Amino acid sequence: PVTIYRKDYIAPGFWVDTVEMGFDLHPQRTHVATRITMRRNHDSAEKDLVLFGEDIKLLQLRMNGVNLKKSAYTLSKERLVISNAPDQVTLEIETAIAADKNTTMSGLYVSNGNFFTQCEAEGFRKITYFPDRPDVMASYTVMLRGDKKLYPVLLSNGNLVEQGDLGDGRHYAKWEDPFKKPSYLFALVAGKLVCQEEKYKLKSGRKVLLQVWVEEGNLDKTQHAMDSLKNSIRWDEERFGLELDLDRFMIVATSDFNMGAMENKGLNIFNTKYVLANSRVATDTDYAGIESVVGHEYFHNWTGNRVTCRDWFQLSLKEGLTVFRDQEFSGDLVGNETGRAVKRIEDVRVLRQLQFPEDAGPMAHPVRPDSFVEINNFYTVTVYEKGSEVVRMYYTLLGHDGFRKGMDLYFQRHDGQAVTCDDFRAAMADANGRDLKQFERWYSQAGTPRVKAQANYDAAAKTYTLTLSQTCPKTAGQVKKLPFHIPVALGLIDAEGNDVALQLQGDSASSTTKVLELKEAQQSFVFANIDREVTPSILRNFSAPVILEFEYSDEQLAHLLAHDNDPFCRWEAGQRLAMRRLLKLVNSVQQGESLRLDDLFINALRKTLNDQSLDPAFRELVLTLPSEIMIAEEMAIADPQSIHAARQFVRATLAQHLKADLLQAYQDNLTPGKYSPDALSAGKRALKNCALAYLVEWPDTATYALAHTQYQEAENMTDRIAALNAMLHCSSALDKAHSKTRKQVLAHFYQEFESEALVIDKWFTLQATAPTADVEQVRVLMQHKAFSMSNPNRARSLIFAFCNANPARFHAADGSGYSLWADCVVALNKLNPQVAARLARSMDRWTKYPKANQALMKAALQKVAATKNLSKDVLEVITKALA
Ligand code: B3K
Ligand code: ZN
Repeated sequence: PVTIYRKDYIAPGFWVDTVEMGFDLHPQRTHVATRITMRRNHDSAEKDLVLFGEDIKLLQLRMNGVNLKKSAYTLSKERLVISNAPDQVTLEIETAIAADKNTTMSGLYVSNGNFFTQCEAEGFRKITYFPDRPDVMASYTVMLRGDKKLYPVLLSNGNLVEQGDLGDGRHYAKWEDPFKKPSYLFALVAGKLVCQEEKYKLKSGRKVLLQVWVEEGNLDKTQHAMDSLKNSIRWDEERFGLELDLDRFMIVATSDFNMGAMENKGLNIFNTKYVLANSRVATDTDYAGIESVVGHEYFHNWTGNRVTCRDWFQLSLKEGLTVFRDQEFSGDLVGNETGRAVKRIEDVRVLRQLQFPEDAGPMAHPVRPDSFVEINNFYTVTVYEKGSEVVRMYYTLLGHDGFRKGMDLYFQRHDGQAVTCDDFRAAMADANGRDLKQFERWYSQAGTPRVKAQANYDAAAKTYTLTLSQTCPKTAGQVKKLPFHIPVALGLIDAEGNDVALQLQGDSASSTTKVLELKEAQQSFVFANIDREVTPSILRNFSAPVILEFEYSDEQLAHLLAHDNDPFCRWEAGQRLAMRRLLKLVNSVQQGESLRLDDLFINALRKTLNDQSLDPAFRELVLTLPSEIMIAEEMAIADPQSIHAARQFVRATLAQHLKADLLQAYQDNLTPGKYSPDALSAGKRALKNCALAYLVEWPDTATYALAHTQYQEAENMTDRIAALNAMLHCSSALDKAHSKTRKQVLAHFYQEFESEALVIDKWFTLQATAPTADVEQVRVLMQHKAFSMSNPNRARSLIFAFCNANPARFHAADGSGYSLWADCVVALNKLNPQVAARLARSMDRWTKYPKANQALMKAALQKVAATKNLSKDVLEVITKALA
């Protein structure tokens, strides 16, 4: 396979001004006629006219009105190249597409009888031959024709300018997008769909039409998506002064989708998972997910669509920035400081759970990668989540207003352009008169930096010295790393738990949180007038995506957990206390020693659990132990079964000691009455259900019955699934005694929700992630009539859930989990390379496991590598894992 390098970028040989397309929709053979006007880019080194195409049949090719002879162009598997083209060109291209055979869900495909497109990153070339690259921006006019009965709804980007009857049972719709866009933002949807719609008044007074399109029968699940869209529109006006630029904005849901959603101009296409919700079928987490993804896609309209990427190496320019924006949106929407902090902690958890391992594994890459084989493999947590952390660091360094100035300048300079991460950084720097040269390393160097802190208090001189040093581990292709520009937000807390005023020596400014700028390999910061002993609260609000090392005593951590004014560091103190114990206990499990948990820890958690002054949502976060994956990352050699045993021991022991407190928390946080997904109610449910999950860990018929009753009487999916989860996932569930009840509730749940695909996904996941699940059971579930490998959501709900979220079982000593993995990667590879390559990544960390596992994992990787007709998606992932 060919590797593409960022350094090889050259501007396109031809620009495109207009694109007119006519589609005659037919599942087996959609006919596409495209007229493109192009003009030579005299500044480019590329002299040929280069078009990309993939898996399509070329029927006709005319240039400036004449049919092109075969000798006038070269057609290969992926390209159509015309040499000696004149400076002004009108191309007319006719292609044919078998959309019904397209199982890749990229390009034009059929789902449930309806047509959808997915063009990012390189799907447009599966529709017509085109300079399918993001720096080619053009105006599009699209004519859709199709059977009236089968495709009553015909949608594309922009505004509907004409529609009518064609006789012979067919009709048409013509769409015009008033904004220039790259081809990856093109979309069409055709089929039997219904919509919830609303006229919405923008701040400026202009009225726009908002629509949420779904399959018939789902209109009772669109309100939350519509509300989220309106909230997004308002938020972008208020926070960034950005207005919706179209008269119409559409969201369409499909159950067959490779990822979450897609920001096509004016016609966002979504996975049903991020649209459909009502209290019967969706959980609080689902509601929050919908809000953030609807926001994310909407925010792309400015950060991604109006200003787009010059090339795919710049992907984080739009993704990191848009994730930052959606995170801020969700945080702002809660409307209070703790709510914001809870959201922040959740986001950091995702980063640590998914991105830190990526940064330490074979697929590690910079936020702005230098090369790729298949760009779809680089829609990663590094580009998205670490990219968002990088944007957040500008925000931390420049402040709220400084960041806004940078954003304003960015749009002022680049509206309508395709630009780079450097352009964004320049806007931030120039708008604030700051030198952000060194900051560039966050884009170019991979790996998670480690920051080590050491403190020294001089009581006589009343100075407190914090010495920070940084290192970054080597990653694939990058051995030596240079120091990063790291904002380290710091607070100092006294014995009473109060923040101390911070004043750097020689600086008159004073505040309780100070953002230190670490730019050297090692730097010392001296604070003056510190007249008492303090505990440092370092990396407040997680001010940089780094691993912080500081030798806290248990007492200091308990003090921070009880008092830190920064909710992130307060939570973090609890996590550190827990991690320390978990790692020791894993070792004890391995040595066959007896296990015990100390009072300091139990009491610290008890205190938090019972602290009524704290938000329930925050208390739930503190009560949640670091995940098995996070524990594994802290170990030189991961041992999934011992990790599971140690973590379960801590859960059971806490359940035993905190039983009365947990029962009280359960009672205190009931949310009777009409369901509402607001943050306070969701937080109460989270704490209550966390308490329930703990309670059932300590063998006790009464608490198991409590879970069973909650399952039966639940009035919303959050409580229902939480009860089911508690029953199926607790260690005492391993007891034979409950197995009949478990079978019953599972069967009942299936019957009750058989017609709700998204709920059946949950049903599969619950079973795949249960401690009782084994490979045999997963294989049996794969034979279930509701299972399908070709539906990405369903494949994820069972296979991905088992491989990624049930480490103790996936890593079974006999290697059966790895065989299952290999079989599924190979099966998916034939259907859907993008989804297959995601599953392939479950083996990323294979060198972290004990030798015996490593051998089995390597064999499984090699087996996949030896498979014929491997897509370049899977091949890239497997090759890098084995490198
Ligand atoms: N931009 C799309 C992702 C496209 C993925 C292509 N493999 C969704 C998003 O980030 O909003
Ligand atoms: Zn995005």
